[in-house]
Amino acid sequence: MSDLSHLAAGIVDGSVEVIDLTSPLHSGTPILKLPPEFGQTATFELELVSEYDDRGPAWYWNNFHTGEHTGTHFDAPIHWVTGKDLDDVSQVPAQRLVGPAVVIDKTAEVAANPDYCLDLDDIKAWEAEHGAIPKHAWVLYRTGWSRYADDPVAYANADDNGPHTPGLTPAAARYLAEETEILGMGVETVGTDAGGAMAFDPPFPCHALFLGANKYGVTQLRNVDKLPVTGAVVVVAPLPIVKGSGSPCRVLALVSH
Ligand code: 23J
Ligand code: MN
Repeated sequence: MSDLSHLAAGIVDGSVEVIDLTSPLHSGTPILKLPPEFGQTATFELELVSEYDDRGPAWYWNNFHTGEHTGTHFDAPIHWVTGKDLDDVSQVPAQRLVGPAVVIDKTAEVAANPDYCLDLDDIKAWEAEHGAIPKHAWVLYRTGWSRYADDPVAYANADDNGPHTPGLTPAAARYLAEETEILGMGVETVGTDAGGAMAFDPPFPCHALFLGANKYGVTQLRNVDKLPVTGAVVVVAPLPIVKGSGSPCRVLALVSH
């Protein structure tokens, strides 16, 4: 059997499990809130067109209104000024949406400190144990933060100083962006950067460094705890919005049992 028919047989018999890493999209899906001097992204909203009624007797359908960066979503390079001449979401090659996943787990550290940032030493320690971060990989940062994903207040974890959510240090973001050939980073939080990342140098290092290096961000993942440290394959499927800076996306992981 070819590799692909072997995979197909595994999907049919269940020995290859398809795990949905996507958060459901509805008007209560948490969104990023920036300081008030900045423009704000929109929540996801449905607008009824017809529901088996006089506007459409046999059919139900909606229009929807949303931010590009609402819910589980994809950050294209053009989203950040450092990537402004790179791909919009419709231009990202399909080959670069699918790749092996590696999981870096800092659940315990984040439980003790919600501002915990994955540092370069953490990545080096992971590589010493599991080997070099592979080419074309999705690096998934497991923090346990998706446990708050149905409660927008707990998920933002904000006080007078702003949100307290985990992310990456500038050194970690720079290493992954500039010294590896990964596709990008997937996170459980509302964005790839830490809640406090506006004060980092550079500000929002994941956005600035990943997107400037033609790498991608994926956010608001769930079920990352169901993945092996290595060995899963992840499919990220944003809508090909022409000139889009990103898109809500479905994220599926294939895991072999
Ligand atoms: C714009 C400005 C800052 C951030 C973001 C967007 C995101 O997190 C995003 O969804 O791309 S931190
Ligand atoms: Mn985004």
